[in-house]
Amino acid sequence: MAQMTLYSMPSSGNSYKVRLLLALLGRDYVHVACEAGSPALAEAKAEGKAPLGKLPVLHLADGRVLNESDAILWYLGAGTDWVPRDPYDQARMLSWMFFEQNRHEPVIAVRAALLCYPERAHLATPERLSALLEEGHALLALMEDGLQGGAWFCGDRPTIADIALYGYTCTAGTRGGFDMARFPGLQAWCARMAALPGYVTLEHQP
Ligand SMILES: N[C@@H](CCC(=O)N[C@@H](CS)C(=O)NCC(=O)O)C(=O)O
Repeated sequence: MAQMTLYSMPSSGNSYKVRLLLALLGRDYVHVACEAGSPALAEAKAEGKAPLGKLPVLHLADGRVLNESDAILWYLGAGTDWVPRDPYDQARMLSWMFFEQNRHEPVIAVRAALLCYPERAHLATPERLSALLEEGHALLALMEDGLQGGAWFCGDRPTIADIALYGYTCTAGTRGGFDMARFPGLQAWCARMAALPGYVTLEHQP
């Protein structure tokens, strides 16, 4: 039987979100690893596998294609316990996902990329790193407050918003150089994520 195929970048938090949800759901799929700057990525783009020029991209078994990590999370999570049924709860969940894409990822992920990818090193000026550090700490503080002492970002169980936010928060300290000790609620939340049945790390390759 045909399977869905995920084109994903092993080192990328956006791609990791999708690999993580697939693992938590116990879904089978074909994985095509396309690391940044690799021939595999160039080939995937040349073959039109990434219509918007970015990964992750999910190719469904029937040939339909989905771009954008958070849209893919929505598709895979629909009808499961990872997406709340109530429209208000759904909207709250989506508001965290838009926050993640519009504000969190452009700061938390970008600082980590500047520090970790050699080809970006020339862009990592002290001024830029310092501004991103300050901005990132402010965003992480918003997340800490957003948890409101609860276990998850939207309601009493994890949703795809938790996965979207986790993609880059889990490495904010180790890769991005953010001081996670300031955010005990986020650290406890990361530990809860890592304890979910089926959880896989960023490094895990299916
Ligand atoms: N908003 C998109 C961002 C995707 C994105 O920026 N992907 C990067 C890796 S994190 C990529 O594919 N880079 C390869 C390239 O630009 O050639 C999503 O969440 O899926």
